[in-house]
Amino acid sequence: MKTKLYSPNTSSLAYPVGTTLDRFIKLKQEEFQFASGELSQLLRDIALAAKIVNRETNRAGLANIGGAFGQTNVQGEEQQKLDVIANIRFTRALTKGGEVCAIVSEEDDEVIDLQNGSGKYVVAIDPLDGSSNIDVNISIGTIFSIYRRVTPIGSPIQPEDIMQPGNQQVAAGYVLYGSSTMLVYTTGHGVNGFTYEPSLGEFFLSHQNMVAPSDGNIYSVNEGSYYQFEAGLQEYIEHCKAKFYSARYIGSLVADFHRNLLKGGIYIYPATQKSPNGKLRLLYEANALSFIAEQAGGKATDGHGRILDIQPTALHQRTPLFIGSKNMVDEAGNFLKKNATTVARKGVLVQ
Ligand code: FDP
Repeated sequence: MKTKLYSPNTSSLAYPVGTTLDRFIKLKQEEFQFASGELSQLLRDIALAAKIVNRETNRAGLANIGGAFGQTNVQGEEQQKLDVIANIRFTRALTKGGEVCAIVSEEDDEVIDLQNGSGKYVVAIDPLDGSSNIDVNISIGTIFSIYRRVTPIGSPIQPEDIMQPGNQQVAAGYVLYGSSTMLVYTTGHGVNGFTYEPSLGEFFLSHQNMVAPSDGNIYSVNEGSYYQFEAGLQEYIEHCKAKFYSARYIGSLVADFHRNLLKGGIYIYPATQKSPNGKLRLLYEANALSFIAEQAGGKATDGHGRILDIQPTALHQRTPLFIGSKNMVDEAGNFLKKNATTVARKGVLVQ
């Protein structure tokens, strides 16, 4: 029998489609600290749920799934129908996969104990972030953190399995439902981004080894709350303006973070007089994005210390968040240090 060696065909008639998320996860499996394949499967489960949520999000305007669900979540925020749908989709995928023993979700008051005797992993998830943007067709996201449980597999879930600082994450990521849908994740070996190809129903590697520029000229903060900010932050914002930086704030954390990760910039959700601990949640928002920021060479603090070193004390704990390009986060921190006061410098709401 005559044979010939395979050489890749580079004909323009059939361009290669690239590396799928599944194949990439498989190729990278040996990099995981615990290379048993379960974490790989868990990432695939999340990707599957993300595809379903992407489908629901895309047809939200047609399928009567926009708008409020009629209930509030544990934060007292009105739940949107898509929040609830996304929560069901991700919880179901994580339950069926069998790798997870417990889930912390923005949409559930308590930890969901999956009573899965063989589950090694705990997942903290914000199934649909930026939900006030759903009805106006603006980018929204999913944010997830993955931890290994610390108590023996098969034993009842304990608080220490759940309340782990962000520096114990084994993987984290986000999905951005934007002008295209992307899944970005890290397992502690750099950050990689995948873009969804709807006609093939697959995520393809599009952003390999993402690196956050160490400087930038975008600042993202809700300046409507300016008079509630502490003096140091007000001065930092004045500094950004004096340097002619661009203000960009969509009000969808994932979208604002993603833009700044690619282009260079800082996202700030600070302590305000109304919310002295900020608004964002440590376990399923700040930790995941901080892990990704650091893995891409960026930085994340609460204005003072590293987010990933905060020991959680409550499930739905909030934290101020300063995240993005390293030098910008450092500079903002220096402004806060110089003006160490919680009193707003000017405005109507001084204490
Ligand atoms: P949302 O309440 O719409 O879910 O996570 C909370 C969040 O959005 C972030 O995505 C967003 O950056 C922020 O809140 C917006 O809050 P403000 O409206 O207070 O700026």
